Amino acid sequence: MIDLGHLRGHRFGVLGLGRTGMAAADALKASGVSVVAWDDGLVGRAWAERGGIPLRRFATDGLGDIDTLVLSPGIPRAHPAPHAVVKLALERGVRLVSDIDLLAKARPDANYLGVTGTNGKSTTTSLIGHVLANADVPAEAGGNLGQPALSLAPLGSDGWYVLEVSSFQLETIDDVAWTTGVFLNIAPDHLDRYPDINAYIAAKRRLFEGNGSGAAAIVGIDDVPSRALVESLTAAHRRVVPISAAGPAPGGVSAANGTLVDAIDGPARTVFDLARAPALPGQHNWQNAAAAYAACRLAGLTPEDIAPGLLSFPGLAHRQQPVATVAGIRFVNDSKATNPDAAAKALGSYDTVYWIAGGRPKGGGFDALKPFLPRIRHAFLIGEAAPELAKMLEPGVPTSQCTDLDAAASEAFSTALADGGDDAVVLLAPACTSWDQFVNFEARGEAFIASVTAIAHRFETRSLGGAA
Ligand code: UMA
Repeated sequence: MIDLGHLRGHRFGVLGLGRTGMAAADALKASGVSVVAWDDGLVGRAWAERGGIPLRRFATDGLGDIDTLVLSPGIPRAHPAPHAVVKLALERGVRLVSDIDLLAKARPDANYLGVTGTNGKSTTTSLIGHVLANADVPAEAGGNLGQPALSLAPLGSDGWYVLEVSSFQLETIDDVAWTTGVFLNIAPDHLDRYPDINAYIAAKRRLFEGNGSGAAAIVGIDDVPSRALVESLTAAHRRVVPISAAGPAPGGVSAANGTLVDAIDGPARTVFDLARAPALPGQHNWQNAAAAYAACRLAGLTPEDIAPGLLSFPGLAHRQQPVATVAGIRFVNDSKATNPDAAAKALGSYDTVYWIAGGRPKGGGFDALKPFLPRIRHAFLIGEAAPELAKMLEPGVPTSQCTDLDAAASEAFSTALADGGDDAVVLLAPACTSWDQFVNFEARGEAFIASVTAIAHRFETRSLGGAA
């Protein structure tokens, strides 16, 4: 936990008591800083009551003497409408801060490495943290990845905070002097939170603005908005290290065909064959690896320092996570595929897919999935997006509307088995958030794993019974 004792004398409010708010309220209280909190949900409020954090219904009781409000990233500042308390804070001149700003102020000597983009942020952030730690560099990875900034361990001038930063977080981050910023890629996402894709991109570009304007920029060049960012940073004479998983990256790092080529500070040289890194399969992971490699090089590691970390990276749960193989049918959990672009990448990794999809759509439609429809033998649809997905899939892909994830997993298994099961993958890659059915994507992934475990058990019991 981060000590925030230098803030004593200030009066803090915390809005939202999920992961961010709980860690912020805990750190403020433990540091002896005045804090009151609110959550519109009962669970957060019950947590505060148990922990002795005073509650104040800001929207009706006012902000009192609060001078700073820690805003949880999921609470909208502006679109589709500012939260009533955000409006109140802005009217009263109460400062809105992110937990990541508080970390940066509390540990000013440490190095800050921010990772943003639409897809691959979590893997890249974890991979950088893993490679640095593996090379004995003090490093703490967290942020949108799941470990909130204020729950990380304190680091000094030799340490690196490697933080996944979402567009939601970047909207409120003002005080972080990033040493390095990684901007992986852009695809349509969160169009329920932004008026259009340009507003979403603008939030992400804040990584390199304000206090971030001294950061070295590692930027993907495989999509149009990211290339536009490279152009504008280059025009502003910023240090830019391009990365690509599709072709050469002059002056940067490329990973086309799965071979890492380093041209950061000299002639291009082949440094690593990603086929050796078991947890980094597929072109999207090659981009993540190129970015992580570049970030670690800029942090002072040599290619020889980096290679063992790439080899030993264990991968992340809920990102194309192999769950089990039952009767030759593979089950893969990609619950983190919460937008169509991420789900498209998962679909593109397998030839014969029994696809479980649906949840709460983020707006923007599902067109990114269309090129992958020939790989889908049957789709099992759940949640609020099921009708929209069914429409997109017809007439070429047979669909089943399933009552819930457990039913979808069972139906997908029976269908794959009835089809012969050859090379079949039952893939959970929902292309939607989990929030209509689960508290988060992790809970959805865990529920899928539990269903698969039950399916495996039923199948084994039946097979044994049949053999007896
Ligand atoms: N709440 C209110 N009023 C509201 C909305 C929410 O009181 O109008 C309360 C909820 O009742 C809940 C709390 O706010 O108790 C939730 O806050 P939050 O949505 O900011 O979620 P946290 O639990 O703090 O988690 C956040 C990130 N979530 C979001 O940005 C939506 C987590 O990223 C992140 O891991 C965590 O901070 C730690 O940094 C998750 C995510 O889905 C993985 N991120 C999005 C994504 O990756 O697409 C951006």
